[in-house]
Amino acid sequence: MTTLDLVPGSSAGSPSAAATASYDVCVVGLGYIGLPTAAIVAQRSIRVLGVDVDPRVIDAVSRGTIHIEEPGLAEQVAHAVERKLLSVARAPQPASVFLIAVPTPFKDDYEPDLKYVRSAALSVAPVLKQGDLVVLESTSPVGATEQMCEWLAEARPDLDFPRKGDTGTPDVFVAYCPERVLPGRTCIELVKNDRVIGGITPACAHRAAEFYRRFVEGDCAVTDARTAELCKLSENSFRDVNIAFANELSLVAARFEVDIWSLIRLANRHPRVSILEPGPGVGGHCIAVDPWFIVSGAPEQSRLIRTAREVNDYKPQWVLEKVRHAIAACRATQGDEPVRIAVLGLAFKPDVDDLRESPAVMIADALTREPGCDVLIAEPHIDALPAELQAPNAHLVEVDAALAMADLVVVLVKHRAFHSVDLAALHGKAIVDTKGLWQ
Ligand code: SAJ
Repeated sequence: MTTLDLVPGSSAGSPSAAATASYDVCVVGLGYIGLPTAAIVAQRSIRVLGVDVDPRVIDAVSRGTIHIEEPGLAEQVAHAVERKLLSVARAPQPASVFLIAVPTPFKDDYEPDLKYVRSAALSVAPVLKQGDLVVLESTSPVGATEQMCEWLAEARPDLDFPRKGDTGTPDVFVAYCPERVLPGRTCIELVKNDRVIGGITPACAHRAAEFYRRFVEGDCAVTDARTAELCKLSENSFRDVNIAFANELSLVAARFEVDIWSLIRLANRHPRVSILEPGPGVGGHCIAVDPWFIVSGAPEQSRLIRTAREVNDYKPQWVLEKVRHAIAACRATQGDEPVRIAVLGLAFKPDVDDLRESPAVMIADALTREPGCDVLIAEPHIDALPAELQAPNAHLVEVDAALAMADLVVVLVKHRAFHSVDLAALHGKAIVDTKGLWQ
């Protein structure tokens, strides 16, 4: 089978409905990529089953609601569930296409950990049949798709799986197609961006491209699985190296007592220079993680990529040192009174609610452990502080209240909501601005 056979709609939402139905597409992992993908595919009148092991996710999506913040996603999911094109369940069911979008963290030694890919593959294996397509979307080390294919083949010896170099048609097609969307623009970029699609064999790549062309408006470029895997890692490493340059430059500029923001503005007037923004460090589950997949696989060859990671990982420590100096200066003038620190932003980047690997969380947490400090955290995208910020001296407050009370203001995220604060509120306060918010 080389095209999707559309199955007429049936009752959506309840796991029991999912248990008896058959689907066009089964998306395993309903996180920041899997859920938007499931909803957008469903909007093309393709019947989708979303699978997740977390009952809270199943509960939210089955009611047509979402558990994450992403512009446009709530409407997409509500609409898809209402049209009975998106159902959810805790285990995969028969479908024509399986998309695996589960996390790929690294272990303590920076070795990639494929345990979630393995368990997703093993959950899909029992329902596979001839003609199906399995696509890995999770960011993965080079060789992961071949490894996933081996796990599938071991679990289903009755089916013929592709091997690199094969020219025939396997029973099950296996490919790699990394997501490339920017959080905050996911629903747009999932449709508009070009996709790189790597098959274990050319037949697999073409079968996968045929599927993606049903909902992607960008180009679907085909290649082999290893090239697609390294392509994804290269994209994020490229960005990490460039951010590391900006972060290193901010240290250099401070050393020379030069303002980093006007320096970058001036340097970027050169037609071939485009320096990115320094900040408190690099966060998120992608750029701070993926370069290690290259470094762990090719340590001798990736010295620049490793150094960039180290430069970016060091930046929160440098920011903390600056804040500690500012705390000491406040203390010198106000004696034993607690120093009230307004922390602006916790998310890993502007205008999202995602706190994963956020350097801002790390810095705020360290500040709660500074003696004699109250930490007033303004993060408009969350309703409660995360588990790691439950210290009695940490408080989630509105930005205006934080600024009104603070002795010291620490800017960690350039949320749009912070642009409009009344600058008069900053008068007389010490400021450590890692993002050039009011420049
Ligand atoms: N950052 C800076 N300075 C900058 C730009 C970003 O300090 O000039 C920081 C951000 O604050 C954040 C981190 O870098 O902490 C990463 O943010 P980002 O916006 O650069 O990237 P992500 O992690 O949101 O998304 C990236 C994207 N990759 C590239 O741009 C090459 C996205 O397209 C990928 O799909 C995503 O990783 C992913 O899932 O891999």
